[in-house]
Amino acid sequence: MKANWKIALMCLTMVAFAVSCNPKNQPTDPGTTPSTDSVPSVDPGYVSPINVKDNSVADWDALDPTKVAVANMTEEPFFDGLKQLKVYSDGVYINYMLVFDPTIYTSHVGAKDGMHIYMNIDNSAETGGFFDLFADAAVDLMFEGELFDDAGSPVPYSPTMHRWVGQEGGLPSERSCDAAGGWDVAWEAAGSVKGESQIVGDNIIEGRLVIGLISDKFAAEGFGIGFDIQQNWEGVGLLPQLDAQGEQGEFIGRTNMLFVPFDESEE
Ligand SMILES: [Ca+2]
Repeated sequence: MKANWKIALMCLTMVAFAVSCNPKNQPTDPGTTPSTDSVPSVDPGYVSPINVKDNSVADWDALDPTKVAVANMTEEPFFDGLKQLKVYSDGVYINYMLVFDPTIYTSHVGAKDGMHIYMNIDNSAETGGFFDLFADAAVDLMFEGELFDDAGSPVPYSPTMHRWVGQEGGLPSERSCDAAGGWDVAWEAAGSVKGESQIVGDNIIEGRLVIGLISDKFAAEGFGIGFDIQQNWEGVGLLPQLDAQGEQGEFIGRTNMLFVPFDESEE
């Protein structure tokens, strides 16, 4: 009974999400990314503990586990396509590893199989928003890009970047994508980011972004992060997870974004 109830709600919500939350081909604004003279480039001699081109995630096992942030799917998630999220930052890169369910997240030829990354870069609850998915509603930046090309082959995750310009801490009573102006009002295009990623086996996404190319406003202690994966731009997985939706399609059971400490020993 409970499972059927959830599936029925999901169908209703997915329709609403598909209509109001489709990504837009917004013009990018490279001028809002950090200027090159204020952003240290990655030392070409620096070797990250994580290799995103080795077709293996064994390198994660060598990390100090106290420096690795982990979110697991638990019982009764609303989206059940993501099983585990690990994030590790050496202060140069933000490395991520996601275990997905390949029976749910399939690489359809001609489909748009994308991923969003949400970040609370200043680790402050006073800035940002997007209560839509996260209880702390402190998302400052959102990244949106595809993981597979139209032929169904993996491509490096090189997302467009968007800054939250909606209500701070918002929206408290309605989802930003359902509100007047919706998605376009809540997010402002802020350039694009060249990323590195690979699909390991048939169920793991491993990748990284360069911190200095994202923003120079990261808090010294660390940041908050969340991921969702999308099948043809409809959400099928989210971590940290939310548990359910209410009768009006509103999201309930939200959790905060995952806090990721910087591993200063690697800087
Ligand atoms: Ca690896």
